[in-house]
Amino acid sequence: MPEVTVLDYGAGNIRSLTNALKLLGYSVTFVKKADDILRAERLIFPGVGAFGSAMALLESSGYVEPLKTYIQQDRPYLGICLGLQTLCKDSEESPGTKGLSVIPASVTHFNKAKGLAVPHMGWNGLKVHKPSALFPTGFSSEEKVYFVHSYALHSKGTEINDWVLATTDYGEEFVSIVQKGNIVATQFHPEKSGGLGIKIIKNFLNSFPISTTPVTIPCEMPVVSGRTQLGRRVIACLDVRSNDQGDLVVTKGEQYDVREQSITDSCQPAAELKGAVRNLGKPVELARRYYKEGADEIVFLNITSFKNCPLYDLPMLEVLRRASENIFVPLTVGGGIRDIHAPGKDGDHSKMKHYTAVEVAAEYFRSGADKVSIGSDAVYTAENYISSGGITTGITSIETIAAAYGRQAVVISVDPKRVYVPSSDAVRHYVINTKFPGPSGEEFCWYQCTVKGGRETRDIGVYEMVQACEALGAGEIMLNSIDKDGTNNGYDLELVTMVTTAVSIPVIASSGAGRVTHFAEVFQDAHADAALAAGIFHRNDVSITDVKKHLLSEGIPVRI
Ligand code: 1PR
Repeated sequence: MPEVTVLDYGAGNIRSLTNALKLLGYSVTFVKKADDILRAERLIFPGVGAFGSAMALLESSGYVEPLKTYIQQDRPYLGICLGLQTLCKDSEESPGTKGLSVIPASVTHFNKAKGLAVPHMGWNGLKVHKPSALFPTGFSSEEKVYFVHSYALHSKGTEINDWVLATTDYGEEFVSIVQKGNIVATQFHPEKSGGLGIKIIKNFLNSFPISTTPVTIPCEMPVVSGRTQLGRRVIACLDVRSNDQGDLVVTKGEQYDVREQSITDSCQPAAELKGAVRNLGKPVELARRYYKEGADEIVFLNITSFKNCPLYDLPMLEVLRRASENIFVPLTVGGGIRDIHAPGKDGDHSKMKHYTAVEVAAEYFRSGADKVSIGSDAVYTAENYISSGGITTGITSIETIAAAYGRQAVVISVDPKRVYVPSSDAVRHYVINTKFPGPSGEEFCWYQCTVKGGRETRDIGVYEMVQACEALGAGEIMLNSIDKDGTNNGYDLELVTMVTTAVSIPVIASSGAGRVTHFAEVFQDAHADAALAAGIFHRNDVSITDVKKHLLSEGIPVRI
Protein backbone atom coordinates (compact mmCIF):
# COMPACT_ATOMS: atom_id res chain seq x y z
CA MET A 1 0.00 0.00 0.00
CA PRO A 2 1.48 3.42 -0.90
CA GLU A 3 2.11 5.68 2.07
CA VAL A 4 1.25 9.29 2.93
CA THR A 5 2.75 11.16 5.84
CA VAL A 6 0.51 13.60 7.71
CA LEU A 7 1.83 16.39 9.87
CA ASP A 8 -0.75 16.54 12.67
CA TYR A 9 -0.09 18.84 15.59
CA GLY A 10 -3.34 18.01 17.36
CA ALA A 11 -5.24 21.20 16.58
CA GLY A 12 -8.36 19.80 15.01
CA ASN A 13 -10.22 17.04 13.28
CA ILE A 14 -7.96 15.10 10.96
CA ARG A 15 -10.15 12.01 11.02
CA SER A 16 -11.87 13.01 7.75
CA LEU A 17 -8.53 13.48 6.04
CA THR A 18 -7.19 10.13 7.20
CA ASN A 19 -10.50 8.48 6.25
CA ALA A 20 -10.25 10.03 2.76
CA LEU A 21 -6.66 8.81 2.37
CA LYS A 22 -7.61 5.29 3.45
CA LEU A 23 -10.56 5.33 1.03
CA LEU A 24 -8.11 6.21 -1.75
CA GLY A 25 -5.97 3.19 -0.89
CA TYR A 26 -3.13 4.88 1.03
CA SER A 27 -1.73 4.01 4.41
CA VAL A 28 -1.23 6.96 6.73
CA THR A 29 1.74 7.61 8.99
CA PHE A 30 2.12 10.62 11.25
CA VAL A 31 5.10 12.86 11.79
CA LYS A 32 6.30 12.10 15.31
CA LYS A 33 9.74 13.67 15.13
CA ALA A 34 11.53 16.12 12.83
CA ASP A 35 13.33 13.36 10.84
CA ASP A 36 9.99 11.89 9.72
CA ILE A 37 9.43 14.96 7.54
CA LEU A 38 12.50 14.36 5.38
CA ARG A 39 11.70 10.65 5.21
CA ALA A 40 8.19 11.29 3.82
CA GLU A 41 7.35 10.40 0.23
CA ARG A 42 4.29 12.62 0.20
CA LEU A 43 3.57 15.08 2.98
CA ILE A 44 0.21 16.59 3.92
CA PHE A 45 -0.06 19.44 6.44
CA PRO A 46 -3.70 19.99 7.43
CA GLY A 47 -3.24 23.16 9.45
CA VAL A 48 -6.04 24.23 11.79
CA GLY A 49 -6.29 26.96 14.41
CA ALA A 50 -4.39 30.22 14.60
CA PHE A 51 -1.26 31.16 12.59
CA GLY A 52 0.75 32.05 15.71
CA SER A 53 0.03 28.85 17.62
CA ALA A 54 0.67 26.70 14.52
CA MET A 55 4.08 28.33 13.94
CA ALA A 56 4.91 28.08 17.66
CA LEU A 57 4.19 24.34 17.55
CA LEU A 58 6.25 23.85 14.40
CA GLU A 59 9.12 25.78 16.02
CA SER A 60 9.01 23.96 19.36
CA SER A 61 8.89 20.57 17.65
CA GLY A 62 11.89 21.42 15.47
CA TYR A 63 9.81 21.02 12.28
CA VAL A 64 10.52 24.39 10.63
CA GLU A 65 13.91 23.63 9.05
CA PRO A 66 13.04 20.10 7.83
CA LEU A 67 9.81 21.46 6.35
CA LYS A 68 11.67 24.21 4.50
CA THR A 69 14.21 21.69 3.20
CA TYR A 70 11.47 19.27 2.08
CA ILE A 71 9.75 22.10 0.19
CA GLN A 72 13.02 23.41 -1.34
CA GLN A 73 13.64 19.88 -2.65
CA ASP A 74 10.28 20.16 -4.46
CA ARG A 75 8.89 16.97 -2.99
CA PRO A 76 5.11 16.37 -3.05
CA TYR A 77 3.55 18.63 -0.41
CA LEU A 78 -0.11 19.40 0.16
CA GLY A 79 -0.89 22.15 2.67
CA ILE A 80 -4.50 22.63 3.71
CA CYS A 81 -5.96 25.90 5.04
CA LEU A 82 -3.36 27.03 7.59
CA GLY A 83 -1.01 24.71 5.68
CA LEU A 84 -1.23 27.32 2.90
CA GLN A 85 -1.00 30.37 5.13
CA THR A 86 2.09 29.16 7.01
CA LEU A 87 3.94 29.00 3.66
CA CYS A 88 3.73 32.82 3.62
CA LYS A 89 5.99 35.41 5.30
CA ASP A 90 3.60 36.34 8.10
CA SER A 91 -0.05 36.92 8.96
CA GLU A 92 -2.10 39.78 10.37
CA GLU A 93 -3.62 37.16 12.66
CA SER A 94 -0.43 36.87 14.71
CA PRO A 95 1.68 40.01 14.31
CA GLY A 96 5.36 39.42 14.96
CA THR A 97 5.26 35.70 14.12
CA LYS A 98 7.30 34.63 11.11
CA GLY A 99 5.90 32.04 8.71
CA LEU A 100 7.91 29.57 6.62
CA SER A 101 8.47 32.41 4.10
CA VAL A 102 8.34 30.12 1.07
CA ILE A 103 5.83 32.49 -0.58
CA PRO A 104 6.97 36.13 -0.42
CA ALA A 105 3.64 37.64 0.70
CA SER A 106 1.61 38.26 3.85
CA VAL A 107 -1.75 36.84 4.92
CA THR A 108 -4.36 39.49 5.70
CA HIS A 109 -7.84 39.68 7.26
CA PHE A 110 -10.95 39.91 5.08
CA ASN A 111 -12.14 43.46 4.72
CA LYS A 112 -15.08 43.66 7.16
CA ALA A 113 -16.08 47.03 5.72
CA LYS A 114 -17.54 45.13 2.75
CA GLY A 115 -20.39 44.04 5.05
CA LEU A 116 -19.76 40.32 4.59
CA ALA A 117 -19.93 37.78 7.37
CA VAL A 118 -16.47 36.71 8.53
CA PRO A 119 -15.27 33.92 8.75
CA HIS A 120 -15.78 33.20 5.05
CA MET A 121 -17.59 29.96 5.75
CA GLY A 122 -19.18 27.63 3.25
CA TRP A 123 -19.00 26.50 -0.36
CA ASN A 124 -17.43 28.73 -2.99
CA GLY A 125 -15.95 28.26 -6.48
CA LEU A 126 -12.43 28.24 -7.89
CA LYS A 127 -11.17 30.39 -10.80
CA VAL A 128 -8.26 28.39 -12.15
CA HIS A 129 -5.51 30.40 -13.84
CA LYS A 130 -3.37 27.65 -15.35
CA PRO A 131 -3.65 23.96 -16.20
CA SER A 132 -2.90 21.58 -13.36
CA ALA A 133 -3.11 17.83 -12.83
CA LEU A 134 -5.02 18.58 -9.61
CA PHE A 135 -8.32 19.10 -11.39
CA PRO A 136 -10.53 16.31 -12.58
CA THR A 137 -11.40 16.32 -16.28
CA GLY A 138 -14.36 18.56 -17.02
CA PHE A 139 -13.97 20.63 -13.83
CA SER A 140 -15.67 24.04 -14.01
CA SER A 141 -15.63 27.05 -11.68
CA GLU A 142 -19.37 26.51 -11.09
CA GLU A 143 -18.37 23.62 -8.80
CA LYS A 144 -17.78 24.48 -5.17
CA VAL A 145 -15.41 23.52 -2.37
CA TYR A 146 -15.63 24.13 1.39
CA PHE A 147 -13.86 27.11 2.96
CA VAL A 148 -13.69 28.29 6.54
CA HIS A 149 -11.25 31.10 7.35
CA SER A 150 -11.04 34.75 8.39
CA TYR A 151 -7.59 35.45 6.90
CA ALA A 152 -6.42 34.88 3.33
CA LEU A 153 -3.57 35.43 0.92
CA HIS A 154 -4.50 38.38 -1.31
CA SER A 155 -2.25 38.47 -4.37
CA LYS A 156 -3.09 42.02 -5.52
CA GLY A 157 0.04 44.16 -5.39
CA THR A 158 2.35 41.19 -4.74
CA GLU A 159 4.89 39.36 -6.93
CA ILE A 160 3.52 35.86 -6.45
CA ASN A 161 1.83 35.16 -9.77
CA ASP A 162 4.11 32.15 -10.29
CA TRP A 163 2.46 30.62 -7.20
CA VAL A 164 -1.19 31.40 -7.90
CA LEU A 165 -3.09 28.45 -9.35
CA ALA A 166 -6.65 29.45 -8.41
CA THR A 167 -8.45 32.40 -6.88
CA THR A 168 -11.88 32.82 -5.30
CA ASP A 169 -14.08 35.87 -4.75
CA TYR A 170 -15.49 36.90 -1.40
CA GLY A 171 -15.93 40.64 -1.43
CA GLU A 172 -12.41 40.70 -2.80
CA GLU A 173 -10.35 38.16 -4.74
CA PHE A 174 -8.08 35.91 -2.68
CA VAL A 175 -5.77 33.01 -3.49
CA SER A 176 -7.50 29.66 -3.02
CA ILE A 177 -4.78 27.33 -4.38
CA VAL A 178 -1.05 27.83 -4.75
CA GLN A 179 1.10 25.47 -6.76
CA LYS A 180 4.70 25.56 -7.88
CA GLY A 181 6.20 22.27 -9.03
CA ASN A 182 5.16 19.65 -6.51
CA ILE A 183 4.26 22.11 -3.78
CA VAL A 184 0.50 22.57 -3.54
CA ALA A 185 -1.62 24.25 -0.89
CA THR A 186 -5.33 24.91 -0.73
CA GLN A 187 -7.15 27.50 1.35
CA PHE A 188 -10.25 25.28 1.26
CA HIS A 189 -10.62 21.88 2.90
CA PRO A 190 -10.58 19.18 0.19
CA GLU A 191 -11.35 16.55 2.83
CA LYS A 192 -14.61 18.41 3.57
CA SER A 193 -15.48 19.22 -0.04
CA GLY A 194 -17.48 16.13 -0.95
CA GLY A 195 -16.64 14.10 -4.07
CA LEU A 196 -14.77 16.95 -5.76
CA GLY A 197 -12.43 17.37 -2.78
CA ILE A 198 -11.68 13.65 -2.72
CA LYS A 199 -10.80 13.78 -6.45
CA ILE A 200 -8.43 16.70 -5.83
CA ILE A 201 -6.65 14.75 -3.07
CA LYS A 202 -6.53 11.69 -5.33
CA ASN A 203 -5.00 13.70 -8.17
CA PHE A 204 -2.39 15.13 -5.82
CA LEU A 205 -1.48 11.64 -4.59
CA ASN A 206 -1.47 9.96 -7.97
CA SER A 207 -0.05 12.62 -10.26
CA PHE A 208 2.75 14.26 -8.31
CA PRO A 209 6.00 12.33 -8.73
CA ILE A 210 7.73 11.01 -5.65
CA SER A 211 11.05 10.57 -7.50
CA THR A 212 13.15 13.54 -8.58
CA THR A 213 12.68 12.67 -12.26
CA PRO A 214 10.31 15.28 -13.72
CA VAL A 215 7.14 13.78 -15.17
CA THR A 216 4.90 15.55 -17.68
CA ILE A 217 1.34 15.14 -16.55
CA PRO A 218 -1.37 15.67 -19.17
CA CYS A 219 -3.91 18.17 -17.96
CA GLU A 220 -6.48 20.46 -19.46
CA MET A 221 -7.39 24.02 -18.62
CA PRO A 222 -10.62 24.02 -16.59
CA VAL A 223 -13.54 26.17 -17.71
CA VAL A 224 -13.52 29.53 -15.91
CA SER A 225 -16.60 31.73 -15.80
CA GLY A 226 -16.94 35.13 -14.07
CA ARG A 227 -16.74 35.77 -10.34
CA THR A 228 -17.17 32.89 -7.93
CA GLN A 229 -20.00 33.08 -5.39
CA LEU A 230 -20.31 31.79 -1.85
CA GLY A 231 -23.27 29.40 -1.86
CA ARG A 232 -25.99 29.53 0.77
CA ARG A 233 -25.76 26.38 2.85
CA VAL A 234 -28.52 23.84 3.42
CA ILE A 235 -27.93 21.91 6.63
CA ALA A 236 -29.58 18.76 7.94
CA CYS A 237 -29.92 18.47 11.72
CA LEU A 238 -30.26 15.26 13.69
CA ASP A 239 -31.52 15.53 17.26
CA VAL A 240 -30.16 12.37 18.85
CA ARG A 241 -31.07 10.68 22.13
CA SER A 242 -31.68 7.25 23.60
CA ASN A 243 -35.25 6.04 23.42
CA ASP A 244 -36.97 4.17 26.22
CA GLN A 245 -35.42 0.90 25.00
CA GLY A 246 -31.92 2.40 25.24
CA ASP A 247 -31.31 2.64 21.46
CA LEU A 248 -29.73 5.80 20.09
CA VAL A 249 -32.30 7.29 17.70
CA VAL A 250 -32.89 10.43 15.69
CA THR A 251 -35.91 12.10 17.18
CA LYS A 252 -37.83 15.24 16.39
CA GLY A 253 -40.30 17.12 18.47
CA GLU A 254 -42.67 20.00 18.29
CA GLN A 255 -41.55 22.97 20.31
CA TYR A 256 -38.90 20.70 21.83
CA ASP A 257 -41.31 18.01 22.99
CA VAL A 258 -39.96 14.85 21.37
CA ARG A 259 -42.51 12.37 22.77
CA GLU A 260 -45.60 11.12 20.98
CA GLN A 261 -48.86 12.77 22.00
CA SER A 262 -49.98 11.75 25.50
CA ILE A 263 -51.94 8.56 25.96
CA THR A 264 -55.44 9.23 27.28
CA ASP A 265 -55.66 7.47 30.59
CA SER A 266 -57.09 9.49 33.42
CA CYS A 267 -55.84 6.97 36.01
CA GLN A 268 -52.18 7.73 35.20
CA PRO A 269 -50.23 10.62 36.75
CA ALA A 270 -49.52 13.40 34.19
CA ALA A 271 -45.81 12.55 33.80
CA GLU A 272 -46.63 8.98 32.87
CA LEU A 273 -49.19 10.02 30.26
CA LYS A 274 -46.40 10.92 27.85
CA GLY A 275 -45.92 8.70 24.83
CA ALA A 276 -42.70 7.16 23.57
CA VAL A 277 -39.75 9.15 22.23
CA ARG A 278 -40.39 9.65 18.50
CA ASN A 279 -38.05 7.49 16.48
CA LEU A 280 -37.29 8.82 12.99
CA GLY A 281 -34.33 6.63 12.17
CA LYS A 282 -30.74 5.70 12.89
CA PRO A 283 -28.27 8.61 13.11
CA VAL A 284 -25.50 7.32 10.81
CA GLU A 285 -27.92 5.99 8.16
CA LEU A 286 -29.83 9.25 8.00
CA ALA A 287 -26.64 11.31 7.90
CA ARG A 288 -25.35 9.24 4.96
CA ARG A 289 -28.61 9.77 3.13
CA TYR A 290 -28.34 13.54 3.60
CA TYR A 291 -24.71 13.55 2.42
CA LYS A 292 -25.76 11.76 -0.77
CA GLU A 293 -28.66 14.19 -1.29
CA GLY A 294 -26.22 17.11 -1.15
CA ALA A 295 -26.38 18.42 2.44
CA ASP A 296 -23.70 21.08 2.83
CA GLU A 297 -23.20 20.23 6.49
CA ILE A 298 -24.65 17.85 9.04
CA VAL A 299 -25.37 18.66 12.68
CA PHE A 300 -25.79 16.09 15.45
CA LEU A 301 -27.32 17.37 18.68
CA ASN A 302 -27.08 15.22 21.76
CA ILE A 303 -30.30 16.56 23.24
CA THR A 304 -30.14 14.83 26.63
CA SER A 305 -26.59 15.87 27.35
CA PHE A 306 -27.78 18.29 30.05
CA LYS A 307 -28.29 15.28 32.28
CA ASN A 308 -25.59 12.88 31.03
CA CYS A 309 -21.84 13.40 30.77
CA PRO A 310 -21.12 13.45 27.00
CA LEU A 311 -17.67 11.95 27.56
CA TYR A 312 -19.29 8.74 28.69
CA ASP A 313 -21.75 8.85 25.82
CA LEU A 314 -19.86 6.29 23.83
CA PRO A 315 -22.65 5.58 21.32
CA MET A 316 -22.72 9.27 20.34
CA LEU A 317 -18.94 9.33 19.88
CA GLU A 318 -19.26 6.15 17.82
CA VAL A 319 -21.92 7.84 15.65
CA LEU A 320 -19.41 10.56 14.81
CA ARG A 321 -16.62 8.09 14.10
CA ARG A 322 -18.79 6.06 11.75
CA ALA A 323 -20.35 9.10 10.07
CA SER A 324 -16.93 10.58 9.30
CA GLU A 325 -15.82 7.36 7.58
CA ASN A 326 -17.62 8.27 4.39
CA ILE A 327 -19.27 11.64 4.86
CA PHE A 328 -16.95 14.33 3.53
CA VAL A 329 -18.76 17.52 4.50
CA PRO A 330 -18.41 19.40 7.81
CA LEU A 331 -19.91 17.73 10.86
CA THR A 332 -21.01 19.73 13.89
CA VAL A 333 -21.84 18.15 17.21
CA GLY A 334 -23.57 19.76 20.16
CA GLY A 335 -24.79 18.90 23.61
CA GLY A 336 -23.00 19.09 26.94
CA ILE A 337 -20.01 21.20 25.88
CA ARG A 338 -19.11 22.78 29.22
CA ASP A 339 -16.91 22.19 32.25
CA ILE A 340 -18.16 18.98 33.81
CA HIS A 341 -17.88 17.36 37.24
CA ALA A 342 -18.86 13.79 36.62
CA PRO A 343 -18.84 10.63 38.72
CA GLY A 344 -16.66 7.76 37.49
CA LYS A 345 -17.74 5.91 34.34
CA ASP A 346 -19.39 3.26 36.52
CA GLY A 347 -21.48 6.03 38.16
CA ASP A 348 -19.35 5.88 41.32
CA HIS A 349 -19.70 9.27 43.06
CA SER A 350 -16.57 8.67 45.14
CA LYS A 351 -14.57 8.97 41.91
CA MET A 352 -15.77 12.47 40.86
CA LYS A 353 -13.66 13.87 38.06
CA HIS A 354 -13.42 17.33 36.52
CA TYR A 355 -13.30 17.78 32.75
CA THR A 356 -12.86 21.18 31.13
CA ALA A 357 -15.08 22.22 28.20
CA VAL A 358 -12.05 22.08 25.93
CA GLU A 359 -11.40 18.46 26.98
CA VAL A 360 -15.01 17.56 26.21
CA ALA A 361 -14.75 19.31 22.82
CA ALA A 362 -11.42 17.59 22.09
CA GLU A 363 -13.09 14.19 22.43
CA TYR A 364 -15.71 15.22 19.89
CA PHE A 365 -13.04 16.60 17.50
CA ARG A 366 -11.00 13.40 17.80
CA SER A 367 -14.13 11.42 16.96
CA GLY A 368 -14.69 13.31 13.70
CA ALA A 369 -16.45 16.61 14.49
CA ASP A 370 -15.26 19.77 12.74
CA LYS A 371 -17.22 22.16 14.94
CA VAL A 372 -18.86 21.95 18.34
CA SER A 373 -22.02 23.81 19.28
CA ILE A 374 -22.42 25.28 22.74
CA GLY A 375 -25.95 25.91 24.05
CA SER A 376 -26.63 26.37 27.76
CA ASP A 377 -23.06 27.20 28.70
CA ALA A 378 -22.96 30.02 26.14
CA VAL A 379 -25.96 31.63 27.86
CA TYR A 380 -24.29 31.54 31.30
CA THR A 381 -21.03 32.80 29.78
CA ALA A 382 -22.79 35.70 28.04
CA GLU A 383 -24.61 36.61 31.27
CA ASN A 384 -21.32 36.81 33.17
CA TYR A 385 -19.62 38.74 30.36
CA ILE A 386 -22.40 41.34 30.26
CA SER A 387 -22.71 41.70 34.05
CA SER A 388 -18.93 42.20 34.34
CA GLY A 389 -19.14 45.08 31.88
CA GLY A 390 -17.50 43.12 29.07
CA ILE A 391 -14.49 41.56 30.80
CA THR A 392 -13.07 38.44 29.18
CA THR A 393 -11.55 35.85 31.50
CA GLY A 394 -9.96 33.53 28.95
CA ILE A 395 -11.32 30.50 30.79
CA THR A 396 -14.83 30.15 29.39
CA SER A 397 -15.81 27.33 27.05
CA ILE A 398 -16.12 29.73 24.08
CA GLU A 399 -12.71 31.32 24.66
CA THR A 400 -10.77 28.16 25.44
CA ILE A 401 -12.15 26.15 22.51
CA ALA A 402 -11.70 29.09 20.09
CA ALA A 403 -8.11 29.55 21.29
CA ALA A 404 -7.25 25.88 20.84
CA TYR A 405 -9.20 25.04 17.67
CA GLY A 406 -9.96 28.39 16.04
CA ARG A 407 -13.17 30.42 16.26
CA GLN A 408 -14.60 28.66 13.18
CA ALA A 409 -14.92 25.54 15.34
CA VAL A 410 -17.20 27.25 17.90
CA VAL A 411 -20.90 27.42 17.02
CA ILE A 412 -23.39 28.92 19.47
CA SER A 413 -26.73 27.11 19.58
CA VAL A 414 -29.46 29.49 20.75
CA ASP A 415 -32.86 28.27 21.98
CA PRO A 416 -35.06 31.39 22.18
CA LYS A 417 -38.67 31.94 23.16
CA ARG A 418 -40.65 34.94 21.94
CA VAL A 419 -42.00 37.12 24.80
CA TYR A 420 -44.63 39.75 23.98
CA VAL A 421 -44.53 43.16 25.70
CA PRO A 422 -46.85 46.17 25.43
CA SER A 423 -44.18 48.77 24.59
CA SER A 424 -40.62 49.08 23.31
CA ASP A 425 -39.34 50.15 26.75
CA ALA A 426 -41.26 47.60 28.82
CA VAL A 427 -38.10 45.53 29.47
CA ARG A 428 -34.38 46.28 29.50
CA HIS A 429 -33.79 43.76 26.72
CA TYR A 430 -33.60 44.51 23.00
CA VAL A 431 -37.20 44.71 21.77
CA ILE A 432 -38.53 44.51 18.21
CA ASN A 433 -41.71 45.86 16.70
CA THR A 434 -43.43 42.73 15.40
CA LYS A 435 -45.79 42.27 12.46
CA PHE A 436 -47.44 39.40 14.35
CA PRO A 437 -49.11 40.86 17.46
CA GLY A 438 -49.34 38.84 20.66
CA PRO A 439 -52.46 37.33 22.29
CA SER A 440 -53.47 40.68 23.78
CA GLY A 441 -52.60 42.65 20.68
CA GLU A 442 -49.02 43.46 21.88
CA GLU A 443 -47.00 44.92 19.02
CA PHE A 444 -43.60 44.39 20.62
CA CYS A 445 -41.61 41.37 21.66
CA TRP A 446 -38.17 40.31 22.82
CA TYR A 447 -36.50 36.95 22.47
CA GLN A 448 -35.61 35.26 25.73
CA CYS A 449 -32.70 32.84 26.00
CA THR A 450 -33.33 29.45 27.54
CA VAL A 451 -31.04 26.69 28.82
CA LYS A 452 -31.29 22.91 29.27
CA GLY A 453 -33.13 22.35 26.00
CA GLY A 454 -35.71 25.07 26.68
CA ARG A 455 -36.59 23.79 30.14
CA GLU A 456 -35.42 26.95 31.94
CA THR A 457 -35.73 30.60 30.87
CA ARG A 458 -33.02 33.17 31.70
CA ASP A 459 -33.10 36.94 32.12
CA ILE A 460 -31.08 37.67 28.99
CA GLY A 461 -32.17 38.53 25.47
CA VAL A 462 -30.92 36.82 22.32
CA TYR A 463 -29.70 40.09 20.79
CA GLU A 464 -27.39 40.81 23.73
CA MET A 465 -26.38 37.16 24.06
CA VAL A 466 -25.21 36.67 20.46
CA GLN A 467 -23.23 39.91 20.54
CA ALA A 468 -21.49 38.79 23.74
CA CYS A 469 -20.68 35.39 22.20
CA GLU A 470 -19.21 37.02 19.10
CA ALA A 471 -17.05 39.26 21.28
CA LEU A 472 -15.87 36.19 23.24
CA GLY A 473 -14.72 34.44 20.05
CA ALA A 474 -17.62 32.42 18.66
CA GLY A 475 -17.46 31.75 14.91
CA GLU A 476 -21.09 31.12 14.01
CA ILE A 477 -24.62 31.27 15.43
CA MET A 478 -27.11 28.40 15.10
CA LEU A 479 -30.42 30.11 15.74
CA ASN A 480 -33.28 27.83 16.74
CA SER A 481 -36.75 28.96 17.81
CA ILE A 482 -38.75 27.02 20.37
CA ASP A 483 -41.96 28.64 19.09
CA LYS A 484 -41.30 27.55 15.50
CA ASP A 485 -39.60 24.18 16.08
CA GLY A 486 -41.43 21.36 14.31
CA THR A 487 -44.35 23.58 13.21
CA ASN A 488 -43.49 23.51 9.47
CA ASN A 489 -44.89 27.02 9.07
CA GLY A 490 -41.64 28.76 8.19
CA TYR A 491 -38.65 30.27 9.96
CA ASP A 492 -39.12 33.19 12.36
CA LEU A 493 -37.92 35.80 9.88
CA GLU A 494 -38.09 38.61 12.45
CA LEU A 495 -35.83 36.69 14.81
CA VAL A 496 -33.36 35.79 12.06
CA THR A 497 -33.27 39.39 10.78
CA MET A 498 -32.63 40.66 14.31
CA VAL A 499 -29.66 38.31 14.74
CA THR A 500 -28.12 38.81 11.28
CA THR A 501 -28.06 42.55 12.01
CA ALA A 502 -26.67 42.02 15.53
CA VAL A 503 -23.52 40.09 14.56
CA SER A 504 -21.02 39.90 11.72
CA ILE A 505 -20.36 36.15 12.05
CA PRO A 506 -22.43 33.71 9.93
CA VAL A 507 -25.95 32.88 11.13
CA ILE A 508 -27.66 29.52 10.55
CA ALA A 509 -31.44 29.89 10.64
CA SER A 510 -33.20 26.92 12.20
CA SER A 511 -36.71 25.74 13.17
CA GLY A 512 -39.94 25.80 11.23
CA ALA A 513 -39.01 24.85 7.64
CA GLY A 514 -41.98 23.11 5.98
CA ARG A 515 -41.69 23.97 2.28
CA VAL A 516 -38.95 24.82 -0.22
CA THR A 517 -40.17 28.44 -0.33
CA HIS A 518 -39.33 28.85 3.38
CA PHE A 519 -35.63 28.39 2.55
CA ALA A 520 -35.72 31.07 -0.16
CA GLU A 521 -37.49 33.47 2.24
CA VAL A 522 -34.96 33.09 5.01
CA PHE A 523 -32.08 33.81 2.61
CA GLN A 524 -33.73 36.65 0.70
CA ASP A 525 -35.69 38.40 3.46
CA ALA A 526 -33.68 37.66 6.60
CA HIS A 527 -30.17 37.32 5.08
CA ALA A 528 -29.31 34.04 6.80
CA ASP A 529 -26.01 32.49 5.72
CA ALA A 530 -27.33 28.95 6.07
CA ALA A 531 -30.69 27.28 6.65
CA LEU A 532 -31.08 24.19 8.80
CA ALA A 533 -34.01 21.82 8.88
CA ALA A 534 -34.84 18.53 10.53
CA GLY A 535 -38.42 17.24 10.39
CA ILE A 536 -39.12 17.76 6.68
CA PHE A 537 -35.97 15.89 5.72
CA HIS A 538 -36.49 13.04 8.22
CA ARG A 539 -40.06 12.49 7.07
CA ASN A 540 -39.05 12.70 3.38
CA ASP A 541 -41.56 15.55 2.85
CA VAL A 542 -38.96 17.42 0.81
CA SER A 543 -35.48 16.38 -0.27
CA ILE A 544 -32.36 18.49 0.01
CA THR A 545 -32.08 18.28 -3.79
CA ASP A 546 -35.57 19.81 -4.16
CA VAL A 547 -34.63 22.63 -1.79
CA LYS A 548 -31.49 23.41 -3.78
CA LYS A 549 -33.29 23.29 -7.14
CA HIS A 550 -35.81 25.80 -5.82
CA LEU A 551 -33.09 28.08 -4.46
CA LEU A 552 -31.32 28.03 -7.82
CA SER A 553 -34.56 28.87 -9.62
CA GLU A 554 -34.81 31.90 -7.31
CA GLY A 555 -31.28 32.99 -8.25
CA ILE A 556 -29.81 32.03 -4.85
CA PRO A 557 -26.34 30.46 -5.25
CA VAL A 558 -25.97 26.95 -3.83
CA ARG A 559 -23.65 24.00 -4.25
CA ILE A 560 -25.12 21.37 -6.52
O1 1PR B 1 -27.25 23.10 26.13
O2 1PR B 1 -24.99 22.84 25.16
O3 1PR B 1 -26.10 20.92 26.25
O4 1PR B 1 -26.87 21.75 24.07
C1 1PR B 1 -28.08 21.07 23.94
C2 1PR B 1 -28.46 21.14 22.50
O5 1PR B 1 -29.60 20.29 22.31
C3 1PR B 1 -28.87 22.52 22.04
O6 1PR B 1 -28.34 22.77 20.77
C4 1PR B 1 -30.40 22.47 21.96
O7 1PR B 1 -30.88 23.26 20.89
C5 1PR B 1 -30.63 20.98 21.68
N1 1PR B 1 -31.90 20.48 22.25
C6 1PR B 1 -32.12 20.22 23.55
N2 1PR B 1 -33.38 19.73 23.70
C7 1PR B 1 -33.92 19.68 22.47
C8 1PR B 1 -35.26 19.19 22.15
O8 1PR B 1 -35.70 19.25 21.00
N3 1PR B 1 -35.97 18.70 23.14
N4 1PR B 1 -33.18 20.23 20.25
C9 1PR B 1 -33.00 20.14 21.56
C10 1PR B 1 -33.19 21.34 19.59
C11 1PR B 1 -33.81 22.19 17.60
C12 1PR B 1 -33.17 22.00 16.33
C13 1PR B 1 -34.16 21.42 15.35
C14 1PR B 1 -34.65 22.60 14.58
C15 1PR B 1 -35.24 22.27 13.26
N5 1PR B 1 -33.70 21.03 18.39
O9 1PR B 1 -32.07 21.23 16.41
O10 1PR B 1 -33.51 20.47 14.65
O11 1PR B 1 -35.60 23.30 15.37
O12 1PR B 1 -36.40 21.55 13.40
P1 1PR B 1 -37.53 21.55 12.29
O13 1PR B 1 -36.86 21.81 10.97
O14 1PR B 1 -38.13 20.20 12.33
O15 1PR B 1 -38.48 22.65 12.66
P2 1PR B 1 -26.29 22.18 25.48
